[in-house]
Amino acid sequence: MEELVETIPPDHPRAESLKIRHRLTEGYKKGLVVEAGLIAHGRGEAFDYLIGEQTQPYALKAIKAAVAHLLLAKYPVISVNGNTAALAAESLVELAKEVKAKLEVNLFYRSKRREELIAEALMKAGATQVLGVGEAASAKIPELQSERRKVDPEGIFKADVVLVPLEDGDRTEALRRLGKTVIAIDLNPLSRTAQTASVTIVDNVVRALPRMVEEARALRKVPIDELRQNIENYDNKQVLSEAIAHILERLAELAEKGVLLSL
Ligand code: PTJ
Repeated sequence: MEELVETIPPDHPRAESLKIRHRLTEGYKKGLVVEAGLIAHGRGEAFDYLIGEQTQPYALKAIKAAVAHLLLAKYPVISVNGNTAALAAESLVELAKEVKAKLEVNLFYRSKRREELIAEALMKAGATQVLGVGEAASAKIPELQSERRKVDPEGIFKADVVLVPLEDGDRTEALRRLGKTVIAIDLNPLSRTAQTASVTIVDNVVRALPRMVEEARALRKVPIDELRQNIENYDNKQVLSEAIAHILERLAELAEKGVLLSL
């Protein structure tokens, strides 16, 4: 992997994006990421292209509300799948520490080997405890058929706030039905996850998670009432509309110019 990454010229206009791909393909070779995860990343990349590959104001608004939820939660849990572990293990661990959340492995394509590899990656990144591995995932989310239904009784099952970076829609809906606050990070503002989460951060996990860590450090110093106010004033429907409008406006501007020089 190192040798391949070194072949990317530093001034290549898409160097950053290519490096992220390498993190994912390396994760795939190690067994953390599944084939479908590579395809899911491609879909994410396409939306990131449309967004402009930068964290936009609507995402910053969602990040603030998401962190306020995590800080005010009684029992916050961060759900980790293959892609996020490969792309952002360090940020996941840092965020868990800052907001005092548990980390739980939760997979659509669950296997013992993948559970262990992902837990290992998190431990290597500094985690001291990882839930949802092996027999520990003994509870079930009702009305959910996929492997994602298997959760830890000491983790997602008990959580009041769950962060689900890079998700598939069914579980978000099922968790909402259980009365939990669901925070999603999804580059596609049209996905079922994005549309059904309580707070949707329309951004790349590689940018959003480090921002969340920074925000957690800042918001920890803020009075509780202010955090509550932040949550009360937050409107996810509005944020999703702003994300879609941003893509539309950006495309309209580029179409007017006739060339895609600003990409
Ligand atoms: O590791 P597993 O077994 O849990 O499987 C994970 C995958 C990703 C295969 C599974 O969750 C899946 O199939 O997901 P979907 O339904 O393809 O949804 C993935 C969503 O994440 C899509 O809406 C993508 O646009 C979005 N996405 C992809 N890469 C990123 C992303 N969002 C934020 N940051 C990314 N880097």
